Amino acid sequence: MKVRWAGIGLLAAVITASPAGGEEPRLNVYNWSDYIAPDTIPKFEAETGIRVTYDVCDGNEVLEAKLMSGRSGYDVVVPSASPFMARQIAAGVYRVLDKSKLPGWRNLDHHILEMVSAADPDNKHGSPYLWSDTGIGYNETQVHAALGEGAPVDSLALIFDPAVAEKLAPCGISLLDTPQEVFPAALGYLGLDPKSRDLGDLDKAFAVLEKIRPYIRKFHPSQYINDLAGGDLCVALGYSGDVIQARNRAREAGNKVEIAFRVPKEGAMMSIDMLGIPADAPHPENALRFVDYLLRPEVIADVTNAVWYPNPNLPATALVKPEIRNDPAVYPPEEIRRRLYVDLPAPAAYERARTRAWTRLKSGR
Ligand code: N2P
Repeated sequence: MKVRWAGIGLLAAVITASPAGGEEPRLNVYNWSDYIAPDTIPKFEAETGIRVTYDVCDGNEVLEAKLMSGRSGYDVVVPSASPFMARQIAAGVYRVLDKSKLPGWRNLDHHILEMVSAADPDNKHGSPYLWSDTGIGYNETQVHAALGEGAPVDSLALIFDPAVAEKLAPCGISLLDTPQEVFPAALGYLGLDPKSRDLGDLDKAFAVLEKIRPYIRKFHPSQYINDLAGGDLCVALGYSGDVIQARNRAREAGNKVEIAFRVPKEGAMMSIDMLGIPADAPHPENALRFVDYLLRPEVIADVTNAVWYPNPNLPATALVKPEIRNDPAVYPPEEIRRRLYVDLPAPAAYERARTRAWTRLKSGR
């Protein structure tokens, strides 16, 4: 048995990791970028002697392609509950979680468990990890310079109104690189149901996107964090915590860039990201240990304190730094929560039409 030396972790490995199911003390994790605390993995390794290979991805589509083709080699992955994990569960991608190995499960917020049970009936396959909403990240100075001092910054018009987008194009607009986020936002901007599966509505959303396409500098799932922080982008459709990380990076750099995040008045998508164990995970027992480790209030509070995404662990809330716990951009108050919607799986024909439209949009054809 080969174990990375990790102080007392070595002893823990010999005593616990190896005999449990006879598994090698290894664990392969696939998570989103900027979505864990710097010491989460080292502390887990030191405590258990399990050596972690930690890979990052930036989107549900990439994860789904790996999972659906089988033998991803991962033990723990982090899909969004809906629609992604829902359809992956239907395809038999995940093991049922053995709750007897997850004493920390009791810490989870029942409202969140109930919400994700629409995607994962009876909460059998996934443990909610962190959640986010998709809104507007913007550079206060640049946006006001381009649009005027009193210009509203809480509307998706900032991105989808061509007259506004044209003015903001020189300082840079970026969109998330996924049709699953961008089309619902465009539908919401038009006052249509963001979860509409009507192909006529899809055409209307496409028409909006086509008009602003010339003003989009980038389609990217995470580059906007550094770009906003560096003053190289003035508006991004992005994930709440990522935009706040951009704000924090700018403050740390002391570069006078002020970044803010808004949940648009038209509404925003809420995503609950889940910890799942693939059916063919090579180290499922170690995966359960990792999931339970992340269910500890002090561990997940550290994650929230590092990445500014809210977690669904009730006793962890008291351990989250007050400036994060009380930041409405991180833990939105009730009147903002009412504007959040959760996406649902779409019929395959709609998905195909949306993917085709997306390819056309990006290639500019
Ligand atoms: C992490 C982004 C995760 C949020 N950088 C997506 N739900």
